[in-house]
Amino acid sequence: PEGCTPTAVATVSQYACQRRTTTENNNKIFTDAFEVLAENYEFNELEGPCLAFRRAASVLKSLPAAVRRLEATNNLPCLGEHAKTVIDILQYGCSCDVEKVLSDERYQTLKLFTSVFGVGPKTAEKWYRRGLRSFSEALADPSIQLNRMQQCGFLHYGDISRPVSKAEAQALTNIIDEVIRTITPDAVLALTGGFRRGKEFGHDVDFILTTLELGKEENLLQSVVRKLKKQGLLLFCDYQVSNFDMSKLPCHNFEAMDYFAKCFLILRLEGSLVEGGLHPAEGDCRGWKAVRVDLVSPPMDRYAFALLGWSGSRQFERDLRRFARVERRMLLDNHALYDKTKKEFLAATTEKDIFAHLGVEYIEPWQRNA
Ligand code: TTP
Ligand code: MN
Ligand code: MN
Ligand code: MN
Repeated sequence: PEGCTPTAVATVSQYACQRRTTTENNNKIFTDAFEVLAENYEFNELEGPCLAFRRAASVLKSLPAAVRRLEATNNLPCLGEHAKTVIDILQYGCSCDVEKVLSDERYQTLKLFTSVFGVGPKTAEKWYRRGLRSFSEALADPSIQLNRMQQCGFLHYGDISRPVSKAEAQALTNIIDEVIRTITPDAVLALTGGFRRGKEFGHDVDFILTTLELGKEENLLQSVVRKLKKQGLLLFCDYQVSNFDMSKLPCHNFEAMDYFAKCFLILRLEGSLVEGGLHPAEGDCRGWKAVRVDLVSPPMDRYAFALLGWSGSRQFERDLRRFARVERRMLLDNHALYDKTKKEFLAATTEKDIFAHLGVEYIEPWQRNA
């Protein structure tokens, strides 16, 4: 038989939290295809197949090399049922199923509408069912009432649909850092989300901010927003008060919902503050750019859980929770880790503590691009 030399083949875990996935994706041609199919299932509210394609994409992202033959996927988890897509792409460079989705009017329209900040799949679906197919049709329809978030989403569409660069994220870090220093000397600020994972570009910039002194974080976010507004930097703010209550935990929520105070912002970023200029600099003589920023403010004793939860990727988080539940009988969310066997919460001050409780080798943030 072919390949009979006994070589130790490292097995790939079915859980993203047991794989190291950097930003270097050697299988983009496959993972892009799987993600289109996953998104289409999501639009059609078929959660099972959606998740299956997301998992398959995530496995391929973790591989050190490109898949060149179907046999290379034989020993991989989560891939068996998607062989057809893989074969198509290997043979023709594209997949019929994917091409069909990409040219589907419903998919195209939902994709377009959900690209607006504040428009989720439900709203997009509603607009589609009313026969709307473009932004101009949606904006001209008298029966459609845009909320404040959607109005801002349309107003700043050009800017916020363009990727945010690392240099832009750094400039925003400096701005927010300066603001919190004027509020309290014991403020803690951490860049999280995709930029913490080492991504060069993102769709927004995510921060955790809190105070060392427990309880003092309660007014922090509102103070920050007030100062940003005073400086003329605030273009939009959706502030959500904290509903955090330790006695309501643990919650079984799979989607990364949490009860911390947070705000979804659009900030005005001056090009002069960005090393190398705004991205992309060409054709932008306005000198500033609207950027999406998320701020979340957990109490300091929840910091490690919030940091882990907000660092992503979403697939990494999903699998960390699934691993905890299925393999360890534990419940993990952005607030806490609960051991169902011992019937107690497990304390953690760092992400490493949480991995240790779970018995998972520590994965660095830049290895969580699952
Ligand atoms: P995102 O900012 O949506 O994604 P990202 O930073 O990984 O990638 P992008 O470059 O596109 O911005 O979310 C970051 C993490 O925050 C993600 O793991 C989920 C988590 N999150 C929560 O835990 N709760 C929330 O309410 C939100 C909005 C996000
Ligand atoms: Mn982000
Ligand atoms: Mn996103
Ligand atoms: Mn975000």
